[in-house]
Amino acid sequence: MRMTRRTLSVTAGALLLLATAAPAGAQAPTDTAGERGVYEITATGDDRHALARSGVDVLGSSGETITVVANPAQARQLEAADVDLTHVGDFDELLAERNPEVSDPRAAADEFPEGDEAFHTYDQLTEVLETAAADHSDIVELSDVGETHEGRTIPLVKISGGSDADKPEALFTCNQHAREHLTTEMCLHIVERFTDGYGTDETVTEFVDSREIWVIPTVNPDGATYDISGGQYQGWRKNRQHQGTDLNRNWGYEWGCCGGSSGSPTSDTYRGTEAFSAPETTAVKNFVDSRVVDGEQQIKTHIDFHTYGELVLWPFGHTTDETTEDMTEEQAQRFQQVGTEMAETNGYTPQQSSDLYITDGDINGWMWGEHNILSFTFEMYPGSGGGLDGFYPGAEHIEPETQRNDEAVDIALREAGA
Ligand code: 0X9
Ligand code: ZN
Repeated sequence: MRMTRRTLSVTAGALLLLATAAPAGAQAPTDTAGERGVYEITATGDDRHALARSGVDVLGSSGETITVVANPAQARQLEAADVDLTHVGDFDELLAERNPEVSDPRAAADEFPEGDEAFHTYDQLTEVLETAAADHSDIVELSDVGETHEGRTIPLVKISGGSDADKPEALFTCNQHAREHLTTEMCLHIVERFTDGYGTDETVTEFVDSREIWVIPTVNPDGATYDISGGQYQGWRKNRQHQGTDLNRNWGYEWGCCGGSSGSPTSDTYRGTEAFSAPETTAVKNFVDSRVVDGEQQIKTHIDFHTYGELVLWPFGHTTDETTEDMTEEQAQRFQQVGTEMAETNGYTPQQSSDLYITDGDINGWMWGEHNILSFTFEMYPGSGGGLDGFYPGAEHIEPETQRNDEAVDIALREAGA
């Protein structure tokens, strides 16, 4: 493997310096994808927030070690700020190692790499959803929330049985981040469980009859399709509008407020030109707004699935304060209680999302801040240590890792009616 491994022996505390050295939007536009490097950094507490502020892409963390993708400008800034960082490898080289040889890349366009065919492409996903709707027409309605930048429809599944009268609603969203393909399988698993299990599985039947279950299996199909283009993983996170917007920094609550996103279009955490500048976030927003009936938001609970880290996260992400003017102590406690209970069922670690690192313009903040929807982020398998590989865990993990969240999903459905 052609790869240098070097450690810069410097102090870590200067990460805060970096925040001033690299204000959002001030990064040189020389950071092309081909030059990105993967680094391990030792940082805790405020250092983590400064890291997020620098616009690097945080892949995961284990203890005090954080794995990030940094472009050359960001890496230089980190070095200049005396950050202790270890170069693990070149982003593209690591990806190439992960990807099998493809004899004719064009033949494999828009397909998952060999061995990972069990993951669903956008076309396959659409087909499975259409079949589920046809096979279970008594309880399933398939529609969409709108279109992506490239014109793909963003599918919306509604599962509900019995009478439609005034039932509490829950929403599950997946795949805001392109390369987090396991999450699309998570949403698909929810659809399959609550359709195939209807009439035979008692818990499933009760929830379908007493709730409206909404599922958006892929918020970012353009990005997901790009990520597998040529039958090779591209390590892509954002949508495909211009240089890409990080959809989970584009929501209109405290958008860009707090150094938890980047103003540089080349950054992996680019927040977009304004809140909801991405058609994908706008589409989901319009749908959620439309669920306000007679002044009352019908959707009560929400989980947004991501990979990876095995975490249950709750708002807010833009501040480390537990309470704010939009979050009373009682509300914060409910998040904590429900989040902790969910985490007990799947073995994830429960925490306020800003404990991990600061984000602004994320989906949970908007869902709660705008609509008082009890909104969580789940970071799925693996727990840590995956680097880029963590996003591509292998198809054998689909079944166990999606089933692993059944009980937590049930808690979200239960809490919708609480
Ligand atoms: O950074 C994100 O958008 C999420 N992590 S991911 O690795 N899937 O990109 C985490 C969002 C949760 N919010 C905070 N950590 N503040
Ligand atoms: Zn994510």
